[in-house]
Amino acid sequence: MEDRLEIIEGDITRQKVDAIVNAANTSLLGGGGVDGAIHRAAGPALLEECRKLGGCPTGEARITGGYNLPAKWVIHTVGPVWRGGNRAEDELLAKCYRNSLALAERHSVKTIAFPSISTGAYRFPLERAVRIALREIKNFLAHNRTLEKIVIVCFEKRVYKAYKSALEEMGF
Ligand code: AR6
Repeated sequence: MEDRLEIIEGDITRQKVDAIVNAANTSLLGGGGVDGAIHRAAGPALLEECRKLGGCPTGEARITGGYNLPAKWVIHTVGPVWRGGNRAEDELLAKCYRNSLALAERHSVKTIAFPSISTGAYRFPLERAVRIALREIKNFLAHNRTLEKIVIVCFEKRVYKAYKSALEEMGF
């Protein structure tokens, strides 16, 4: 297994990493799930900065400060809402990982934590999302030498288990 990738159970807002990724919506103005938790932990200054960004299209990513979070940066990305699989959901989810990692690279981020994008409120099938996430991370790490650690933070046991079994299966 690639030693720069770690899968853990936990709360992403507690991670002592350079950047955490937020599974946001196109408004970038907060919401429920991990988005709500990140805004609560970061404090109101995060929302103020997000307002200035004017939203973010699905599949893209934007970066802000982390304010009261242990992380210096928050990378906001917008996952696709699952609509059955024929609306480019797979490619849009892959783009979330690709664009977030590219943004991290440009900001000299060494350690980054991801949640399981789109698999909560946006209902993307878990096993399918996990494989896309791992494939994109693997491809990125194959050419990147600046990121030292990518942590996938699983808030739910079922998500943790899905990542662990996909890792084995994919021979990561
Ligand atoms: N740390 C890590 N993961 C978490 C945390 C946490 N503190 N809290 C929840 N999760 P979701 P989505 C997990 O719904 O499907 C928001 O309202 C959760 O268990 O947060 O991309 C946005 O504003 C699940 O595995 O994100 C959007 O409108 C994963 O995070 C919409 O939800 C993603 O679940 C985005 O939906």
